[in-house]
Amino acid sequence: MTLSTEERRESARSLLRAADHAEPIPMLTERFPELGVDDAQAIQDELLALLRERGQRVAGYKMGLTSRAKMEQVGVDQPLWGFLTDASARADGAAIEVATLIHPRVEPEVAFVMHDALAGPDCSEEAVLAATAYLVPALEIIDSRYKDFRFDLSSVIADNTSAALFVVGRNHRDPHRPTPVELGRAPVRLWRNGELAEEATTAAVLGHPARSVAALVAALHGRGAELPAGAVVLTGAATAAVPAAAGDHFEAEIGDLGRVSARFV
Ligand code: OOG
Ligand code: MG
Repeated sequence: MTLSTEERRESARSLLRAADHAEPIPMLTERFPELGVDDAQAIQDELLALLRERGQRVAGYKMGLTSRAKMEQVGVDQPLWGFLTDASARADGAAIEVATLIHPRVEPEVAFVMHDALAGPDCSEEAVLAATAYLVPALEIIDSRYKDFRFDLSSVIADNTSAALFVVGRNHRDPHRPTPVELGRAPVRLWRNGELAEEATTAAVLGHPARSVAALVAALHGRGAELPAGAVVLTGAATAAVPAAAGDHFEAEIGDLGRVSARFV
């Protein structure tokens, strides 16, 4: 690590202030050019500690940059992960106030809800599916705390991988139906105000969304942690993210997992 404890704490506080006031800040590597991935992860941990002080708890995790479309959109070509808190969950169809966000974007994602905990360095796709309670379509609303939604790897990890809000659908699907093969090539569609905005298949997500969960389990293992039972896991957008403005209505459909929507006010 290259930053002092106080510098890491202050970085986390500045990210939280940016989110609280919906005011972007310069990316952290502008202030600390030597900021490495370890520092960034420690800042993300610090951010979680601050949210825990507010009474929030971890509801699950999100993988990000698991598809080419997303990597190309932001110019960072490495999967990453962050945490989701209970306070960031919104109901299917929820109205989201754009004034509380900086420059929100919407992503269609396959979400897994875990029945059993998973741990270890080489969790398989089969183990992921066996430990899954259900699959559900989700919208992730990302909102970089950095100006112009621009960042590098360390800055975006520190910023909890742009996590802001997430919406899961009402339709809970048995993980064994559709079969894992179907889940690996299901169409993903995202509509904005009734017009198709983005389209891909779930194969865009590391070849199969269950691989994204397996990668998360390996990443957590690297930190001496496990994926707990009951956790929600967003596996990463299959398509590029779409900017949202007041008045917009977004709806996603993922194969036969069903639909999920949100509107912005
Ligand atoms: C980083 C988070 C990416 C995804 O689904 O790929 C992400 C960003 O693009 O701001 O959540
Ligand atoms: Mg995402």
